[in-house]
Amino acid sequence: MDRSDDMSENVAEMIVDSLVKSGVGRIYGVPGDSINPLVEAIRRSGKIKYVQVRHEEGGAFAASFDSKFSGGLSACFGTSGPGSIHLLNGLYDAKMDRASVIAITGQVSTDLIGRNSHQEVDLARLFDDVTVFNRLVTDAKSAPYLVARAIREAMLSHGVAHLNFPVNLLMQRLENRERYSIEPPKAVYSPDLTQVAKLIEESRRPVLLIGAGTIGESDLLDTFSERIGAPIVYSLLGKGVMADDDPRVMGGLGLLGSKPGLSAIKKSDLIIAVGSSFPYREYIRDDRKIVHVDIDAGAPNRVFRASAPVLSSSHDFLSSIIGKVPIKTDKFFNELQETRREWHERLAEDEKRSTEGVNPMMLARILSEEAETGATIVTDTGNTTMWIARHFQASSGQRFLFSGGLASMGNALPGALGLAMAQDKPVIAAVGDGGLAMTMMELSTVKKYNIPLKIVVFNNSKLAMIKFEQEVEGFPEWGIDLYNPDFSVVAKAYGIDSDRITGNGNIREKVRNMLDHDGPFLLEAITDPDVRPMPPKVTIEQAAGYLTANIREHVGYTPEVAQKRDR
Ligand SMILES: Cc1ncc(C[n+]2csc(CCOP(=O)(O)OP(=O)(O)O)c2C)c(N)n1
Ligand SMILES: [Mg+2]
Repeated sequence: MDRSDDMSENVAEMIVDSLVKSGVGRIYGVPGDSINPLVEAIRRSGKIKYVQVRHEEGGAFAASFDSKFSGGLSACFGTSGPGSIHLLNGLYDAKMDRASVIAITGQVSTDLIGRNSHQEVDLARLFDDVTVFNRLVTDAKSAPYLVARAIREAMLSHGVAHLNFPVNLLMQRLENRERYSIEPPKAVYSPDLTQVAKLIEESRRPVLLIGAGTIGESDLLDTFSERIGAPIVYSLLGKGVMADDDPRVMGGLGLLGSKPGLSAIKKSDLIIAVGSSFPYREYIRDDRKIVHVDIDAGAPNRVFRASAPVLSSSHDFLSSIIGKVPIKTDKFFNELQETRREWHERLAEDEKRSTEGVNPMMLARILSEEAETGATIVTDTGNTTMWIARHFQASSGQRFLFSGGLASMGNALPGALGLAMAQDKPVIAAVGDGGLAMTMMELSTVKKYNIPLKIVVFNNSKLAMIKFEQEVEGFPEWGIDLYNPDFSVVAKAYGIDSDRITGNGNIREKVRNMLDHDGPFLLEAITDPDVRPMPPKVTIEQAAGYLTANIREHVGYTPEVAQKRDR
C-alpha cells in the first residue's frame, strides 16, 4: 500500500482507474440514477469502452463470454433495484463456467438505506449465491481496498465479484487514496507427479478428458496424447482445443456427446481429466482410476471420485508430466478408429437427410466448412447446441463457446456480441427461435456499434428440445409451439442486413454470402422441427418414452390437438 498525491479523484473515478489497470477494455450496462456517477467517470476516462446494452442480462452475458474467451477480467454494471436484478442470469453463467467478472451496482444513498426507499433492493443479499466476493460499500475510504480485493478475488477464484455502491459514496472525493495491489498473486504449485506417472505407466488404455482449462495448450496436449496413446474426449467447453478431424479426437462426452467419446471412456482403464468441470456423474463409472488436474482444489471429487487429485494449471501439469512417462507403443486411440469412423459416417448420413425445410445438421456442417480459421462459434441452448456441438467440426484455431454450466437460453446473441467486440476475428452466433426471442433486443446493440457479428437463426417455430424431452418422458407434445415474427424482417427493422433459407438447395451459397458480408448479418433458416437429435446412448427408458409419446399422439393426442391445447 502506498499513498497517492492525486487529490482530484472521486470513488467512481477510482473504480474506473482500477478496472483499466486490471486490463478491462469494455464495460457493459444500462445507466440509471444510482450508477450515473460511474457512467460519468467512464465517459471522462476515455480508457474503457462503454457498451450500452439494451437489457442488463445481455450486459452480464457479454461480460461472461468476454472473460470465458480471454481468461481475463471483464465488467458490467447495473443501477439500483431492477437494473441490477436483470444482471443475475448472465452472472450465473459466469459463475458456472468459471469466468472472472466484476459487477458494479448502484444503491440508494446511505441515509436512505433500510427505509424501503424507491428502488431499494438489498443487492448484496440477492447476489450472495452467485458471487465469490460480495459487499455493500459503506465507507469511501475503504472503497479502494474493496475494489482491489474484488478484482483479485474474481481473478483468483474465476468467479463473480460484486460491489454495491450507494450513490453518494460514488461521488465522494478520495484524498490521499490508498493504493492496493490488483494483481492476483500467481500461485505456483509443484505437485509430486510420481504417483500420476506410475498410474499412466501401468495403464493400457488411458484417455484424456479435456475442458476449458486446456485452452491454449494444444501443442502440449498433442505431444502428451501421442506419447501415451490417449484418445482425447472433451467436455463441451473444451471443444476446439484440438481439431475435431484429428483421429485422436473422439468428440464430446455427456448429453451432447458422441459415441466414440463414450466408448473411449467406457473402455478406458485410466481417465486423465485436465481443466474440466465435467458435470455429468453418470457418464463416468466409480471404479475408474481418475487423475483430476485442476487449479480449483475443490474440483476433484466434486462430481466424480478422483484417485489422484492434482492441484495445478494444465500448462504446468502437461509440461512436467510429458518427460516423466515412457512412450507407449500400443496406442489406445488406434483401437477406437472403427467406432470413430462409424460415428462420422452416421453424422454425414444425418446431414444428408431430406427434410421439410432446412436440415439443421446440414446447416451446422456447412457453417463449419465455410467458417474461417480463427472464427468462434457461439451457440444458444436448445437443439441448436446439439447440432453445433456435433456437426460443427472445429478446426484447431476455431473456438466454440456456449452457456455450459447454466445452459441458459438467450446467451448466444449477447455473448457473441461481447466476443466480437473483444477481438478482430469472425464470430458466428447460432441460435434457436426461442433463444433469440429472449434477448433479441441486443440486435440494437449490434447495429449501434456496427459489430460484424453473423447470426444464424435455426427457426423451427418450436421449443424443439423440450418437444423431444416430452417424447422421452412419455408426455404428449404441449406448451412448445411458438408464434414467431419473421426474424429476417425483424433484423432489417433494426437496420441489419438479412436473408432467409427455406430449403436444403442453397444453404452453402447463402452461408457464404453471409460470411462475406461486410458488417452484421442475420440469416434465418426455417428448419424442420421433427429432426430428432439422437443421444449418444439410448437407454431403455428413453426408447420407451419415445414410443409412449408416439402412441399417445396417435390415439387422441394428435399434433393438431396438442397445438389447440397449447393455446
Ligand atoms: C432461460 C431458459 N429458459 C428455459 C430453458 C429450458 N429450455 C432448454 S432448451 C429450450 C428450448 C429452446 O428452444 P429454441 O431456442 O427454439 O431451440 P430449439 O430447441 O427449438 O432448437 C428450453 C425452453 C432454459 N434452458 N433456459
Ligand atoms: Mg426452436
